[in-house]
Order: sequence, then structure tokens, then C-alpha cells
Amino acid sequence: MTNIRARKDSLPLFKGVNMKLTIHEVARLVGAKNDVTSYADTPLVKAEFDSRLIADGDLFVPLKGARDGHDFIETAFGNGAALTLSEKEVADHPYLLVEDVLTAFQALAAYYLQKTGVDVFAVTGSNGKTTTKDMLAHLLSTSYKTYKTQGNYNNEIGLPYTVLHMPDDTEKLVLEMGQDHLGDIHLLSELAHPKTAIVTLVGEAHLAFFKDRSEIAKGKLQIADGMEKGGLLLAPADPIVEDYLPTEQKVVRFGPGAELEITELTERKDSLTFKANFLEKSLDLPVTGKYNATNAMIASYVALQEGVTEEQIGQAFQNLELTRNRTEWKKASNGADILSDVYNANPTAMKLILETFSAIPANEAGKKIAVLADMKELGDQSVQLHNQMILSLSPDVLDTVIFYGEDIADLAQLASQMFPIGHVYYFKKTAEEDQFEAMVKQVKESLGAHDQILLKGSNSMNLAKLVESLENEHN
Ligand code: 2GN
Repeated sequence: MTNIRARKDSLPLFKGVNMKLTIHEVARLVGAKNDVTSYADTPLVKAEFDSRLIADGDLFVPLKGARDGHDFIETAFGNGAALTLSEKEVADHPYLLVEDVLTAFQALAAYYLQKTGVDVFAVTGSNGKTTTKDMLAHLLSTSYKTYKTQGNYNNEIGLPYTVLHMPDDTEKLVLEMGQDHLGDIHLLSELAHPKTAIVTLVGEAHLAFFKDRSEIAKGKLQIADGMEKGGLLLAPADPIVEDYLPTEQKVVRFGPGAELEITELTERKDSLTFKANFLEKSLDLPVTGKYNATNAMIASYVALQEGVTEEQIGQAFQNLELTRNRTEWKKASNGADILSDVYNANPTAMKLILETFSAIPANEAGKKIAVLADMKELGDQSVQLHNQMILSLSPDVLDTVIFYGEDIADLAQLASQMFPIGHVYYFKKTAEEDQFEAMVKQVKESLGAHDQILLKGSNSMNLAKLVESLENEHN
């Protein structure tokens, strides 16, 4: 057992954010319905919804994911939480009674933004939003204390999480905004009140919950809904956005023939050089692809508006590092579509991706296959938390499910009772035995050219190696 006293006496291990919001301040802000006067008004370090990440002085946020976070309140306090939000009474620990934990979490993030007075830059788009976000944050960081969305934390939970992990002296905050449903970006924009907003692209791939491209455009342009009058919106020259452009903000369009455009482009094996009509000189980038020139042009334009000089921009692009997309569509060598999501290893993330994958229209004459591997570090309840995924596995939608790991074995057993014979496979990965090669072989046998395949599991389960094998090998 951990000695809690010893931990409290030592210095906090977490060196990043310190929100400095105090218990009473948070209680007031979320409208806590219980009596908190007996709690010491101590500052909180950061907010976490995954009890595994709680450290001394943190606020626990028990969200309803695959499981109800309220079940993990004890674990959170065991890990050092100073306070929890809660929708019900909590015995023996400081808590704030609220109607809805997610709403309170979002309100807290909105308050923190207001209190810190940080400038918010919001980025959305079907493709390239992560790159544009990274490029803009990189350029702004030449001159300002800058913080940005990490990983895929771009939804109604991830965005407030990002905000509450921002150091309290941050000057510029670059937020990615994602949409699964119409209205998602409206909520995020109203929460964050961007000073500047960017829509990179209106795509059409994989419309799980959208009717058509116009509806996607409508959703993305909601990024302007929470902007102040006179804010700046950058949108593509694509006519699909025209019906949805705001009237109270400054709108700048980009693309061939538009207000911002690329005038010269040289592409090389692993770098490119481009010039834009508003730049004095051309810029070199250590990345490839025409779309990256566009992303860089947009980021440069916004950075210039913020007083970053062209020279600083040129220098900054020299040491640009881009984060890899966490969830990404890839192509198998046989033509199948791969939805690769091999990073977020928790039950909620697995449930969400299964549900999203299931809702995406199948390819013509194609089937859907899921490869699910162990989620690590789930503790005593690991098997039970894996088993819970049965609720998100539908034989009506998924043709074949392939399981790989150890704690996932019982789930494989449950699924085999639900799916037709020969449509569920299990391959072992234990300390003693690893059937990785056999698993890869089965995936290749099952995967047709028109199929879609989802890959999900903890990083250490090596599904990234499976993705690589599907992308590169001919079979
Ligand atoms: O999809 S997400 O990852 N998301 C994050 C935000 O940006 C976009 C993507 C996501 C994850 C979301 Cl949207 C919402 C939630 Cl609630 C989560 C999440 O972290 N869910 C988690 C769980 C659930 N359900 S984390 C987690 C870890 N927990 C198990 C359940 C769970 C570990 C644990 C295991 C055993 C105990 C305590 C904790 C235990 N306590 N055992 N005995 N007592």
C-alpha cells in the first residue's frame, strides 16, 4: 500500500499545468449543491477523468464512459485526489454535488479560459486540422507562451480537458475541434470563444453521422458561432461553405484564385518550398504534400496577424515536428480501408470507436471486420472491463471479429456465442506465448478488397505492426 502521508509531504511530481483554481472557487462556479464550507480552500493542480492519471491535489471528474466514473471515485482518492465532482453524495471525501458532471467540467473550462484571458485559436477540418494546429502552435511559440491540443483531445470531453491542462500563464491556445454530429462544433466554439477560427477543408470521407457534404460544411462553420464580433475566420474557397459563412466576423478565403493563395510550389522527396501571395519570400518546409503547403500558408497568415515576423516564421518551419494522427484511415495493399486507432487504451475509447465504426456506411459489397487487442493497466477489474465491450459488438454490422491478447480472452468467448460460427477468432498474447504471426495471417485471410477493418488496442499490443503489414505486403 502507498503511504499517503509520505506522498503528501513530498513535492508534487507533476511539473506541467497548475490551474490554481481553488476548491471554493470551483464550488461556486459549478453551483455545488452541497455544503462545502468545511473544506479547506486549497488550490487544485489539474483535472482528470481517468482515475489512473490522478495525482496529489487533482480534481477527479467522474464522467460516464463505457463505465460510470463514479465507480472509480475511491480509486481517485487513493491516488491523491483533493476533490471530486459527483452527481451523488460521496462519503468521507471532499466533493461537489452537481446535476451533470460533464456540463460542470465544460463550465469549469470556460471559466478558466475567461480567467486566464488567453487568446484562443480554433482549428477544424476533415483533413489537415492536426497539421495546421501543430504548425500554428509552433509558429506562435516563437513569440508567445503557447499550448495546444494533444492527441485527439478535440471533442466535448477532450477540449475542456485540454483547456484545464493549459499552464495558467499561457498566452495563446490552439485548440482542435472535431465533429461526430452536427452541433458538436457549436458547443465547442461557444465554450472556447475563439479569437481566430480556421476551417481547413470540407471533405466527404466516411460520413458516419452526416447526411452530405453540405451538412459537414454547416457543422464546421459553426466554429464561428462563439466568436466575438470582428474575429477572423479562415475558410476554404470551396463554394460548399458559402451558405454558412458568418456575417459579423472578418472572413478570409484561401485556395486557388482566392484572397490567400499559393503562387509557387516546389515539391521534393522529403521537403517542399512554397510562396504565397501575401508573403515577401518563399518558405521551406521539412514535410511533403501540396496540402501541407496550404496548411503552412494558413498557419503563416494567422501567425503574421499575431505579430510573428516572416523571418521568425521561416526559421520556425525549419524545425517543425508534427504529431502523428492518432486515429487515421489508411489503405491496405489489397485496397481495403483500415481504421487504425492504436493509442487510447481505455474502455470508453474502445466503445466509442466501435460505435463510430459500426455507424459508417459499408463499402459496396464490402464487409466490416474488427481486430481488438488488450487494453492495458486496467487493474483488478480488467477482464470485466473488457467483457463490457460485448455491448458494442453487433453481429448485424460486424462480419468478423478477431481478438488478440490475454484479458480479452473472455470477451472473445462471449462474442463467439453471439456471432455465427467461424466469424470470431482469438489469438493469445501472454508472457509465455505470442500468436502474433497467426493473428496477422488470419486478418489477411479474412480481409477482402472492399472491406473496412478497425484496429484497436493498447500501444504495447503492437497493432501498429499489423497496420504496417497490411499496408505494405502484397498477398
Ligand atoms: O475516448 S476518450 O479516450 N477521449 C478522451 C477525450 O478526448 C477524446 C477521446 C475517453 C476516455 C472519453 Cl471521451 C471519456 C472517458 Cl470517461 C474516457 C475514459 O478515460 N474512460 C475510462 C474508463 C471507463 N469507462 S478510463 C478508465 C480507467 N479505469 C477503468 C475504467 C476507465 C481504470 C481502473 C480500473 C480499475 C479500477 C479503477 C480504475 C478499480 N477501482 N478497481 N477496483 N477499484
